[in-house]
Amino acid sequence: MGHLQLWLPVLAGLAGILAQEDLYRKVFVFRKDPSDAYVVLRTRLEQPLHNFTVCLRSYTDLSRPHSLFSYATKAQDNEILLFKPKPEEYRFYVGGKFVTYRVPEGRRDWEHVCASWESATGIAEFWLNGKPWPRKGLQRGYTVGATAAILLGQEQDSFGGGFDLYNSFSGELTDVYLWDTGLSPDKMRAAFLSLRLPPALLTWKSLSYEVKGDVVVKPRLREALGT
Ligand SMILES: [Ca+2]
Repeated sequence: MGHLQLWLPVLAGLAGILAQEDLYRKVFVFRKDPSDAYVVLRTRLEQPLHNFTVCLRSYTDLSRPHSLFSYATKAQDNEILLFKPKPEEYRFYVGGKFVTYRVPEGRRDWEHVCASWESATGIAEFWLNGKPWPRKGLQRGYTVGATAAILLGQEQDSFGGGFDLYNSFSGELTDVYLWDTGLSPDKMRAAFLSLRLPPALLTWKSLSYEVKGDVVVKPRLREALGT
């Protein structure tokens, strides 16, 4: 027992070191507008995707078009893309095609989005702040390529590049996840509420990433207790 008590703080210390890429309650701040900065996300994806869900939370006062999540393959730069052409519209691309979701213009608050797609039906779900939008469909039977450049902050027009600075993101991004499945409604809501989530290809609590340019990791500012 004595030995165990002695070791616990040591183990906790090691866990602290290993958890360096845990971004829980942290955000990426994209400071410039327009910006050439971006963040590369790394994941080990071995097979093409027949289903996926991508979720993230953003905070910006941009009114110009901007990219939120850009997943390009060598064959298709808009393989998966979450794009906001204007404050009251989201575009969700799969394999170069897109569906549009009209949303209320934000109250200049954080917006949480999840978008999912399944090949078998082509059904695309879009959830904003824990609420599902009417489902749409695209790219039935398509498969999403596994060899991808996954970027936050810029919209790719070629594999890992081809940026338009006036489509860059400026503001704060957090809680970025990618799953190789569709999420159940319960898990969609759990993502919005920052509750426990299933294992993912990209996990905010264990993110492999590389910052390119003017992006800073900071604690998230909490507006009020309990939010
Ligand atoms: Ca593009």
